[in-house]
Amino acid sequence: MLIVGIEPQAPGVHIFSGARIPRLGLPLLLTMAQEMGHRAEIYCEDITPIDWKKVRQAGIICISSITSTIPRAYDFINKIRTELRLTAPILIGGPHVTFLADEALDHGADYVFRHEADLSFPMWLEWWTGSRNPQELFAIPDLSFRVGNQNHHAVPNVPRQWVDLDTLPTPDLRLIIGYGKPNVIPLITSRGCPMDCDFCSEFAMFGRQYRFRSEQRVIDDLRYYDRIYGKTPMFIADDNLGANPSRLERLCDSIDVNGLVRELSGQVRLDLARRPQTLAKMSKAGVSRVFIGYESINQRSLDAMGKKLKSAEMHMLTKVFHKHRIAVHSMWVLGFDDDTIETVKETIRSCIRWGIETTQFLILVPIPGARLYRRFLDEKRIIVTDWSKYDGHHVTFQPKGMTASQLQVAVMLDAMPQAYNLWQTYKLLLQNNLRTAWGVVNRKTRHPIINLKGNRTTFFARLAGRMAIKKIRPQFTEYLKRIG
Ligand code: B12
Repeated sequence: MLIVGIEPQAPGVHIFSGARIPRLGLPLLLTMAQEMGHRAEIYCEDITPIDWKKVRQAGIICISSITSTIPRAYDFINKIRTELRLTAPILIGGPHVTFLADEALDHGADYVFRHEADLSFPMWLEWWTGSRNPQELFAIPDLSFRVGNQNHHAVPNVPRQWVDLDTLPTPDLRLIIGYGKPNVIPLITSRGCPMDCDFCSEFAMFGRQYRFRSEQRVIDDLRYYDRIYGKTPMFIADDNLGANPSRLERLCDSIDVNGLVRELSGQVRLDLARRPQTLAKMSKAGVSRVFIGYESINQRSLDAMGKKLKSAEMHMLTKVFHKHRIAVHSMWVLGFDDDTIETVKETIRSCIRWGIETTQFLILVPIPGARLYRRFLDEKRIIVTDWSKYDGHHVTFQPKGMTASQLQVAVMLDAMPQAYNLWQTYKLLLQNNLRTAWGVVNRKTRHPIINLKGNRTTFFARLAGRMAIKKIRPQFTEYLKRIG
């Protein structure tokens, strides 16, 4: 049977738009389906348009979505049923529908997979190709479905059984139509987050316990992709690659001794810099860029969201990454209750002063599944309910320390262009080169080829960021009128 997967396009340009990085849910699940004897094709709209002829031939249609792409996912369901009149079952999953399963069922999805689906999806597939007895659906954990006119939500095992990541296959990215030879390959080596940030839904989605794939399995993944694509840079898309620093060190050692060093990047917490030995090993394994959620320069905001970081230490910790020749992409969230226009300005000044290579200022998003979402609903502060605006670029709630339009202008029209102006880019690259030339860097961890690449990547990333900001700008004139 042909299974077609669809990942709807992002609603607007964002800073990673040019990167062509797919989420791994569909590739992973459809690799399993392939191993069970089915054929599979994935249309990730950010990479290639959907081939509707193929959708017509599909025996099962799988849609993956996040909050900002859900309106487009619902439009597709509508098109599949009313315009194309197809009868294949429509399955949907991802972090948005996990917390709003009724909404997805009410929009016509037949089966909603809540949380991770690595155990439930193969169970459903066996059910669909086997008995199709509706009573048996109640035994599939975290599945939501409709019988007659009623929505049902199968209860999970308690405690919920999370998958052992070592049992999962390496996602076959060749299933993604048009993916070709990628510039960067996404890889997930862990799930779950022990942190408890107010605005995030990760621990609610994947659990609090940090689970990881063994070093050997990750090495196998790298070899698998190298055989197909050659030694390609990798983006390790784990929520927090450094949640267990000893494990990260072992992984870096394995990459090094197995001769698998290449340009690597990943998401870590800033306080990983308290362990310079870990950073040294990361650098040696090829990690040339890290993505760090700094979130706020305002200590009151950091405390309120439960980030467990001190803003006074941010500069010092950033320097440790730079010392190990690891470039930093900083991600900031603005619009917390303690934020004011002054905090926004101070954030930009700090990023520039600290020589952070690339920066993303995002507007706080009350995403379903996060505590913040509940609180804003209770406080009746949600002002925009169009999910496509929940992309970090739009104000969707009533802030406390400023008006909605002030926040919108401060972040997207003032902060982002300032961070990416050409003079800053020039200064930054010069600064990076001087750092290398004068050997301020620890020579033991120095990796000249990767560093050169790192600087080039910073240059192109900043150019791409600049172009994205230019494209984003016009859409806000209309939006400002809407939020008042
Ligand atoms: C890689 C990544 C990216 C990449 C690529 C994303 C892309 N093409 O969409 C980049 C860097 C470009 C990116 C950008 C953004 N991202 Co992002 N990203 C991730 C990250 C870190 C990993 C995604 C991944 O591969 N996960 C691993 C796979 C296995 O998990 P999964 O996709 O959820 O799939 C599992 C289940 O959900 C379920 N499932 C999923 N789909 C389906 C479908 C079916 C049919 C079934 C049965 C099951 C199923 O089963 C899967 C296996 O268990 C996640 C965090 C995370 N841990 O997931 C954030 C995350 C998805 N991103 C998020 C956000 C907000 C964004 C941005 C809007 C931020 C911004 N403004 O820059 C942008 C916009 C992206 C867009 N498309 O619009 C949020 C989404 C929250 C939400 N509710 O909307 C997340 C969850 C991070 C967070 N902590 O909040 N992102």
